[in-house]
Amino acid sequence: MPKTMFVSILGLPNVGKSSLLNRLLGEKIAIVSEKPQTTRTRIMGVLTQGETQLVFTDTPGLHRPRTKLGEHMVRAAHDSLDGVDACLFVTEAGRPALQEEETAMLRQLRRQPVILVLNKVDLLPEKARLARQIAQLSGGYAFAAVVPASALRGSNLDALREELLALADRLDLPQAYLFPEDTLTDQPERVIAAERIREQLLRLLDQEVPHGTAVTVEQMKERPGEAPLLDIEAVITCERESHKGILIGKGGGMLKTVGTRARKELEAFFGCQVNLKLWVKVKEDWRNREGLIKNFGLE
Ligand SMILES: Nc1nc2c(ncn2[C@@H]2O[C@H](COP(=O)(O)OP(=O)(O)OP(=O)(O)O)[C@@H](O)[C@H]2O)c(=O)[nH]1
Ligand SMILES: [Mg+2]
Repeated sequence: MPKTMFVSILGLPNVGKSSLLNRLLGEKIAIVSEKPQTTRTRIMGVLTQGETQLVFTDTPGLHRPRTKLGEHMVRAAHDSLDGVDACLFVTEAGRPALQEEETAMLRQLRRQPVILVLNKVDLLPEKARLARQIAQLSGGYAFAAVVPASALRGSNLDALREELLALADRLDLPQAYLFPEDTLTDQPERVIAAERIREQLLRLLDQEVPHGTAVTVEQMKERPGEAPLLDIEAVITCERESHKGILIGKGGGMLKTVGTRARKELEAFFGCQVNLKLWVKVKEDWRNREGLIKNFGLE
């Protein structure tokens, strides 16, 4: 019988939640960066395997918010628990202890079975530490399973999929697929395109500048012709005039680099040539202005 299981992916910023989602799906739908607080909204990814449809929700990292946007992000993670059947709780392999945000979240997870993923095992030279961590964490919480993995290398993800499918067999789930079998994500193409541009900003810029940007795709149109060509126009909004200068760079150099790299990513994603135009605008302190947060779809 077909069945559907909703699974939230939760954890601190930067532990590899989005990397894990992309790896499980075999497609990059969520952007990834080495900076914390990369993911800003819930991102759904669907994996239909055998008789089971796994509907994952990637969430923003659990942190202490400093802006209104940050509050929305943390709330989005908490709200992902509504009606969820199970959780993947991601933490880094070898970390000596859980942080406050992690224990607070685990306290909330009383109703759903939780699979603990110890990600980034590739960075752990001493495997004995892993055994100690597993023993320690299992003492404080009854996990349905504990799976060391590397989202970056793709290692041990088969074991994780097996644990998820075994869990789906044990739970009382709706006996149907809730999405068509070929569904991948709820993200519209425009949002994916905007996110790929923001990913480059996170990779190329430092400190508060990339965190203070929002990207919106204003135009996305296919040009008819022999070889398809996609015209994409996007606006990068930043929160200060000084940030605008940094984003544009000397002689427009930074914006050009962002544009070139994002265009290559978009061409690979859409499988056609892309003509990308970028603009930079300033909206003072937008991360603390509810109306603007809503306009950017980040509420
Ligand atoms: N070495 C190693 N790095 C990893 C692994 N998984 C993810 N990373 C890296 O960790 C960083 C954060 O990855 P993300 O997937 O963006 O982390 P996240 O938990 O989604 O972060 P937020 O969206 O900010 O909450 C990136 O630089 C990834 O390449 C892993 O298994 N091993
Ligand atoms: Mg993320």
